[in-house]
Amino acid sequence: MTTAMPVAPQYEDDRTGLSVETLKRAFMDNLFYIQGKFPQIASQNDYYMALAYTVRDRMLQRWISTAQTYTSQGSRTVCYLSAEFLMGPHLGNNLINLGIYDQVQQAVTELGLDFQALLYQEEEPGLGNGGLGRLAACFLDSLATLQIPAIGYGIRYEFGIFDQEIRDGWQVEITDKWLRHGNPWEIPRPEWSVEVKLGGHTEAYTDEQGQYRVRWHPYQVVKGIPYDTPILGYLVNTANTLRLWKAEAPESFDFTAFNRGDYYGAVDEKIISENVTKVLYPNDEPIQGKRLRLVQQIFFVSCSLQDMFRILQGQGLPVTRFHEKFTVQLNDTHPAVAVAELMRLLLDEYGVNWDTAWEITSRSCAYTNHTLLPEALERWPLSLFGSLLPRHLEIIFEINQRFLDLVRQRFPGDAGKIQRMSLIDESGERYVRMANLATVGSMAVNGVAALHTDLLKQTVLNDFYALWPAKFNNKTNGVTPRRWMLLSNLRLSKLIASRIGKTWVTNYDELQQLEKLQDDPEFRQEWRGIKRAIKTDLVGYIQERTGIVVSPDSIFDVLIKRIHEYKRQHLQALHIISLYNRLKRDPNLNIPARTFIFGGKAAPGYFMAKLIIKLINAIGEVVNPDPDIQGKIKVVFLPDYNVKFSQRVFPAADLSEQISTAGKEASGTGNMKFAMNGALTIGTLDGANVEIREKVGADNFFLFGLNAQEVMALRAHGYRPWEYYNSNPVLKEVIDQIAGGMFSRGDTSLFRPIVDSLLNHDPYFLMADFQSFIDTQERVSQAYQNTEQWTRMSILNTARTGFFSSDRSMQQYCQDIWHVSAVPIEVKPYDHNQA
Ligand code: B1N
Repeated sequence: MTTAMPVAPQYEDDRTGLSVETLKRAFMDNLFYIQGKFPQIASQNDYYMALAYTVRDRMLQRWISTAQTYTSQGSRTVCYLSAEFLMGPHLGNNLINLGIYDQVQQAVTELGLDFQALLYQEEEPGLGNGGLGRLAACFLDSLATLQIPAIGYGIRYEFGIFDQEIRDGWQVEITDKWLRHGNPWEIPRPEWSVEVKLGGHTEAYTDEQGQYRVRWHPYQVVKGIPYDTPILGYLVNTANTLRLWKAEAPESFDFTAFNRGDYYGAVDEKIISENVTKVLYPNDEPIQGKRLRLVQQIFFVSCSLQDMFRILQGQGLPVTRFHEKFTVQLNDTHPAVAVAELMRLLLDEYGVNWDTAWEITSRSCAYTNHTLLPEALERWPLSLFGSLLPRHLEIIFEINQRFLDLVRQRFPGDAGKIQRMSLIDESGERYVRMANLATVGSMAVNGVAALHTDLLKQTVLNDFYALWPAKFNNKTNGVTPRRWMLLSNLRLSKLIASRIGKTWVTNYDELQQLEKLQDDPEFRQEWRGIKRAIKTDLVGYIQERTGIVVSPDSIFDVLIKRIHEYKRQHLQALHIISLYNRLKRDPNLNIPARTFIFGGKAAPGYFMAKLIIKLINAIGEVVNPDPDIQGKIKVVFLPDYNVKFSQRVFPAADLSEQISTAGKEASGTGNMKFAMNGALTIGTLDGANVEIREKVGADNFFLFGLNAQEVMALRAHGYRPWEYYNSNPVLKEVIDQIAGGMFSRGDTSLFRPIVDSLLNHDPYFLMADFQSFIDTQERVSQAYQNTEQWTRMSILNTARTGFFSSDRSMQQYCQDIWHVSAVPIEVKPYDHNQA
């Protein structure tokens, strides 16, 4: 007797099926069974959650097959350690990467719901400050798309970057309660929890083999629980993992304390532990001495490294093969304590000898530097470091001693070098220097743009470069075209696809094929039409958020990024005032109307940055309603700049402002998103602007200002900003107006700190760059009036910026640093009978 072959089901599986009918049924089913709601009482958020679960279901086969494949093949894996992952909304991106955007849109629409509103309903996980965290997110997207085994390790902050409101022109911070409605994208894995030790003291002993060993008696132990989020590649089966750690007390109740009657003491400890992952620290604020920040760093680093050992041992590999199985990328110095922690685990927990442990550690780790700003280079007071991590400090001393011996050998008699290169700063109060630790403990060190890497070699890490030139390499940043073109600019993506096909999404070089369309009148017109339609959408949004009415026919001149003096938002403010003065004098001046759009958060403790926000809003209050200028200038500060909102703005921009002081912005990544979406750049020779200009061509880029060399020379020779004030009447008038209270209802003290800083110190050279900026902005205005020529330049910007795809960045890291290769995934359908 033969058993019947299983018959293919007549209906699609509700958890995997992709037809519109199945999607509709699965969606309603999730509304009912997960949200416990029916349409008459369902909220917008219920619908969002039901849709999110419907989409997540469709990712799980890939996620599980990926994990199974990596486990069975023991694949070499990239571990990207980052204190920040600024993922942005998941739903839209997952629809794009699954290739089911259109079906789902249709299903949702047929159910009578507003698809875009549902996408917009998602509260994004704001687990990062800006570029560094967003870069980590783009890298995860590219790694999955390239089918590279990778795990993103980070922190599951309960409160991410604060929400910003603007009241009376000032920034007000509101806590970001992103988890309040639940997070449908993550799965907790309490079974893989680990413990992290803190404080206490160490004790040396001799083990049975007569070996010198160290035991650490911690004062406190914190438990880390991993929360996993799938990271799907674009139209591939690979679904990697973002693993974020949440801190808890080892036991919910400390029964010893409880039995002593110290119930509240036990609860206290629970609260102290949970505080570890409570809140993301803003950058641009001195973190020195912030003990909790150092606790966060060791917490997520230790959890992640212990997790790697668990995986290694799960695959039956000895700990001495750690560096073959894993490559550990340190995203800036925030996880640099990994060098000491990996040593500690190998030495103390696994009994490996020093030389072998050092070999494994220094062959596993690689370090990316993201800033040259001296105030951002992390160093921890030795006393704080030692009280929290006594064992790590001992290990760092030992690393340092061996390292400095090497330096003395190579550069005999150079005491200055020893002082500069030491892992310990001993010039005053003693500090642990995290960049030095990361550099010494890594096999590779990279900067994030060509100029940045050069400056890194010449300045901050010059001594290390002299010692180990081959360790240093450049990896220019990139951004994922999935989120930053396909998802955020579907209209432009479809136009491009109609002419050159769709494969440019993963083959960034192919965008070059658009060059042949630069002179095609029909293509140009469609190109313009799309830009105008997107601008019109933004007009509505601007009015809704700020009440300000702007014209889609004006130049959308956009400056969106964190607010910082080095990024020089106030240089644009000076420009706006000078333009306003010209228009007041000559209302018939022949210049195109401009809408100046700003967005960005200031660190809560950064007074000058907050005052710059106030100044921008104050200028808007004077300029926007002034009938004399006939609406030719509008100034808009859009509150609460974040990933979700930026997806609306990049595609709508005509002009991208990249105006940082040369030498200060390591790379920038917003600059890339603008150019890819066809905005022209006005910028300095800073960060990746240099390479953008090289790629798009000098004719298609508005360059202004001093270069990095000139800035350094000017500083060295004595910079006197007030000389520019005295010799430039346009600049003088602008400064006098700010100082005289024109934008502060006569109050001459409000903006005094900005005026004083500009006249007396001007550390970011606004006064020196002012005239060049104004002149170049005038060239922009002239160029915009030649519509055909502008369109051509816009097309060329998109055509020539494929290089800035994060796929290219990731391929370079894979080849030059990580030595990992693709592991294609075959999906094994879930079999109910086998489960
Ligand atoms: O990293 C980005 C670059 O594109 C930007 O130019 C750079 O400014 C940015 C302390 C930082 N550098 N350093 C940070 C972030 C958080 C923190 O607590 C420093 N962010 C950057 C990506 O390479």
